[in-house]
Amino acid sequence: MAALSTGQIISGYNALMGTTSMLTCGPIDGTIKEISFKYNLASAEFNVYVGSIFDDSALLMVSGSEKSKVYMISSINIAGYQTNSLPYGAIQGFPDSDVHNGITGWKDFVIKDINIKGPVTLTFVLSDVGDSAYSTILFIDDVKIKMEKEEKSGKK
Ligand SMILES: [Ca+2]
Repeated sequence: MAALSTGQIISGYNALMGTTSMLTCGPIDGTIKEISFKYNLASAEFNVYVGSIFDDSALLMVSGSEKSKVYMISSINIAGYQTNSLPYGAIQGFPDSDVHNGITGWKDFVIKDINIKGPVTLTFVLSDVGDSAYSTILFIDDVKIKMEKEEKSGKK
């Protein structure tokens, strides 16, 4: 499992400007057909800042030799109001109140018909909009990549 965070929780001062965190995987040879993974978005923006400009968001960039595509995984406003929160003390420094603590729970994200030729790199980006005060954490697990089957050549 991997985790990205904004602000100073988990990442310390290593996140770019304290507001953006990236995770890159690859390069992967061949043509990527499908990507699936599980994600869990936890944020101190839930729930007070749902529907505000502080729309911390998670993206996946799939970059190949000929083209790139960007997919929106989730954001505070896309996910909306959360009824679940991280347990108290689960992550040091994370607010323990449900006013500033929400979690989506594990969700499946599936992207089909990608058709991007390698070498391919996958870059997960978690961005904190405008502030680094209220951290957001993206947990990622169970990443599966389906490749296009190599076409047999020779016969015409
Ligand atoms: Ca934020």
